[in-house]
This record gives sequence, C-alpha cells and structure tokens, in this order.
Amino acid sequence: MFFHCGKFKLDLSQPKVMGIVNVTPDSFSDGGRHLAFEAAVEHARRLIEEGADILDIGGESTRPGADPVSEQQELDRVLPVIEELAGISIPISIDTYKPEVMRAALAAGADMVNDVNALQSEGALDVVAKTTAGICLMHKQGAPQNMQQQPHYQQVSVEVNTFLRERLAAATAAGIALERLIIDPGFGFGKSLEHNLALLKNLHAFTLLGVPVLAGLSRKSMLGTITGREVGDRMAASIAAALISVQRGASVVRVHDVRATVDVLKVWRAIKE
Ligand code: 7PM
Repeated sequence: MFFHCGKFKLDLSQPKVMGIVNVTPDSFSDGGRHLAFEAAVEHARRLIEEGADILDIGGESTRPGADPVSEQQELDRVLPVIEELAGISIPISIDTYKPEVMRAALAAGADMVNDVNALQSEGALDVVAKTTAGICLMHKQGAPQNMQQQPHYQQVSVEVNTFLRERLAAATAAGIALERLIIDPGFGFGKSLEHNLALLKNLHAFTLLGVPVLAGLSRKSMLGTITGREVGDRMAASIAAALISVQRGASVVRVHDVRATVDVLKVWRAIKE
C-alpha cells in the first residue's frame, strides 16, 4: 500500500516512523521565538539522522488540556521551521486543525496535514482538497480543554471506527483520493485507560477500513499509569507500545524516540513472515 503525500509516495509495506517536532517557545519570552525556531530545526535534523520517515511539526495547539493558541501565533511558530526544512528528503507533516495554518504550511513546503479534528473545522476539507497533501484523520471525544474529564463510550472501538468511516467518506466526497488518507484512533484524546487499551487490542479492526493506520502512544499518560513512570521516563513503555501497534497493523507510528523505535522495528522486520 502506498501513501500519497505531497511530493512523496511512501511505501507502507514496511511500517514508517513519524518523529515529533514541537515548536514551543520556552519561558524566556524575550527572544523565545528565535530560540524555539533554532531548537526545533536542530531537533528535526537530528530525527532525520536517526531514521525518521516523516516529521510532524506542531505549534502546540492540540495537546489535551492545552490552552488554544491563536492562528497568528501558530503561524509564527511553525512557518519559519517549515520554510527552513523545505526540501529535506522526507515528508513534512503539519500538526494543526486550523485551515489557514494548513494552507500556509502546505504552501511553505509541507506534504501532509495531521489533523486531530479530522478536517471537521469550517473550510478544512476545501483547503486540503485543492492540494496533493496526505492527511491523517484522527478521532477524539470532546475538546482538548476538557476531553479527559469524563470520557464515555458504549463500545469504544465501534464508535471510533464509525467516526473514522464517516470522516473518510466526507473526505472522499470532497474530492480527496483514498490514497492520500490515513486514520488514527487518537490514543488519549477523550479516552480512559480502559478505552485506550481496548483500542490498542483491537487496532487491527481499523485496517479493515481500507486505508493505513497511524498510532500515537509515545510517552502518553496511559503508559505512565501502567508503568508508574513520569513523562521523561517512558521510552521503554513507548517502544513496547509502538511495536505492539505495528504487530496489530499500524503502518505509521508517531514517536518522540525515533532512534530506539527504528531499531526495534528493524528487529521486528527481521523475523516478519
Ligand atoms: C500532552 C499530551 C502533550 C498529549 C502532547 C500530547 C497525537 C497527535 C498528539 C496522536 C496524531 C503527543 C500528544 N497526539 N496526532 N497529536 N495522533 N495523529 O503525544 O496520537 O504529542 S498530541
């Protein structure tokens, strides 16, 4: 299966590693933007060296519990980084749910949109339909500010599956080819530990929708709950989760620890029938 993603066609017969690049100013607000730019570009280049297949660049608007960032702030953060990296050997994904940020990022050289809102924002479908960008459609329940307060499902896998099927239909109806689409159950986005584990156990069911599956479990709080480890100490748990995801059919894993994940997938590949 090939994933059409802007200038690229990714061969997903081997699972791919998407490395996370956050463009977030630190507390030294004076010159913070420049420091954030330098740090993000340096981090991106390191992830490429470590073997990342895709870079996911985000201005931190979609984190659970996070305050929304304005469109202008998000543009100011991510555009210089995309412009600086444009022309690298792997696809650049823009992590945003804002249509104007999608449009500007794709114009600046991004090849893919990673949208935790699954193109439900007003105008988002139209913006990406006019391009050749790849798109990740993710499920969440509720808004990032409150979604972890009281997640509720009758049957989480069925409901997430139905939602993603509907968003795939909306995207293809807007003229986006199936080859450009990838789906993601959205671990941690309005899900309890029990919900997350049910989704991981049943991850294979999502591959039946006919498009590749992306899984993002890296450093997430469910891994903290299971292991009792703080966020900076969850690499082993994250790698286990990435390997399980791939064994259950994921074609792309979204991770912080690219080097270690690439090694683990090499071992998996060596014994894969
Ligand atoms: C705090 C909690 C900070 C969670 C950051 C996060 C996903 C994503 C994120 C995912 C896709 C993180 C998350 N998670 N996009 N964006 N899938 N497609 O770990 O699972 O970066 S934000």
